[in-house]
Amino acid sequence: MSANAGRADRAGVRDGETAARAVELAYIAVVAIVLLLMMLFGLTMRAAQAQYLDVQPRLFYVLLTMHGAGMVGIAGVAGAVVMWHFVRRHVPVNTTVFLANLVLFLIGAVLILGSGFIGGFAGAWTFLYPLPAHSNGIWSANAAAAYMLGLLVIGVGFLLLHLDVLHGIWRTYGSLANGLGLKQAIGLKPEKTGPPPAVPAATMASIVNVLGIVIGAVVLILSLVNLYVPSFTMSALVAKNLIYFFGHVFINATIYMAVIAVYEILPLYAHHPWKTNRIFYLAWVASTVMVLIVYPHHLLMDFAMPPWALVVGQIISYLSGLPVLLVTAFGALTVVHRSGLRWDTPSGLCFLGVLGWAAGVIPAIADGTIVVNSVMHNTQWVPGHFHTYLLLGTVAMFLGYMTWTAKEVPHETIGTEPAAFWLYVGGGIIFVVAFLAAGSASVPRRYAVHLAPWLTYDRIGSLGALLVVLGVGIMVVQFLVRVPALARLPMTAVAQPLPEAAAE
Ligand code: HEM
Ligand SMILES: [Cu+2]
Repeated sequence: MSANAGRADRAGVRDGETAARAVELAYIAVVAIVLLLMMLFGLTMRAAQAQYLDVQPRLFYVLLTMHGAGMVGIAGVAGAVVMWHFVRRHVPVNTTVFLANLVLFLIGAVLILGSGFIGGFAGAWTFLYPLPAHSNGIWSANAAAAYMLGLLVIGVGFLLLHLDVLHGIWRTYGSLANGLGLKQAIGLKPEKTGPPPAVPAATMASIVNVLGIVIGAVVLILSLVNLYVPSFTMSALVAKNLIYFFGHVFINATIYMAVIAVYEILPLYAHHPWKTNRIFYLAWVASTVMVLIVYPHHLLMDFAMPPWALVVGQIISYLSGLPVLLVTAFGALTVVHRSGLRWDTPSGLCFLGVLGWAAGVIPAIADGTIVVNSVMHNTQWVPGHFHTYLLLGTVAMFLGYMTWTAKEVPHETIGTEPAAFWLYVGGGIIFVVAFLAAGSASVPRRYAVHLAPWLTYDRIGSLGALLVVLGVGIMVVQFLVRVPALARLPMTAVAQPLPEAAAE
């Protein structure tokens, strides 16, 4: 190769790195802003339940729908940027596809916000069939269609991204099973030949999300047809199964992507790599299957479901999240133990993410039990459990990644950083405990107007939510002001050697 070609090659790599860097920063900025906006919607709802604010029920249900869809979507985008950043160190991925996902997300978000705030759509983020078509005159078919089209557009973006990641894994490791570490999991190959931890996580999350999105697209398209051709109907129970398969898989995939931040960032602080072993690979293989078959735990109250499906839902609920959670918690403790690790905001957030995830699984297991579910399911116990693992798990991991990225720009610590961390953690705990306590006192979920005896929970919950918003607000502003400097920075963190030799 001539010297010129070599130089051109290096320039090409540098341009590629600059583009990847720019798209990543755009992702993080979008997540930061949307997250904060959706948190403000959440705070508004909680303050309305507490009777601090006067919010008309119609607006409350629009906010509930927008908050649900917006948070689930943005958690997906947050997971996607974490996954892409780290998996890119091991497999080739396409920056244009990555960018396309962000652009499609923004288009979908505009459609969804328009459906709610202009069209009044308030059928909840789960668009449960046939509710979108039965608004009692509150929203039009067009508003419901804009909402569902918005979800479809976002789904297409994620589908492209996951297929591109799977393609890269396939090219580098020879098959998706190798990406998961299947041979290492079942003892056919020595542990140390297995892929680095980001790869099984990305493989698992991408496989399940492709399946979830395809099923979601099917039921969205059928529901869209039903909106305009009411004589075209489907079984409501089948539709609910399809919707919850999609919803369950998508929201679970967010944490399986975000956890890569823990695998990659904590070891940098501990100067000690994340050790993968046979159990680690086995956990990822098992979770790939279980996360797909556990969704009937969302239908435990549907008496028309075949009982065996509900029994599977209950039993697998006990097992589904556990393998990966246990290997992650154990791995995190091993990395941290006696490492002399320096605690700061990014390392603290990554560690907190594991704890929040673990804590959120406990009330979920209770709710996944059929006899408990029939009492608890429509109470605030449910938002209590999922806000624990999403707000203090997935979002904590993302914020860990965001603040770690911001650290590349040297800056004076002005004391706000630890304050932001503690506002977020303290407020988050108060906020989720208020939901769980209200749930155990049988306060229903999804009610715009609360009775007097429930107000104490709502007021404590609102206070917690306000602290969270302040903490996250500080972190977000500190990140956004550094974006210009980060964009100019030489590629340190991202300029890792690209694809390593195939592991096979
Ligand atoms: C400051 C942070 C947050 C606040 C104040 C907040 C507040 C709320 C409130 C008040 C509800 C309705 C509860 C009820 O049913 O009575 C809710 C529901 C929900 N939230 Fe949050 N939330 C926050 C963060 C998050 C995060 C980070 C996520 C996900 C990543 C999330 C996802 C959801 C979902 C999926 C629902 C269910 C919507 C429905 O029932 O249709 N929230 N939130
Ligand atoms: Cu689920």
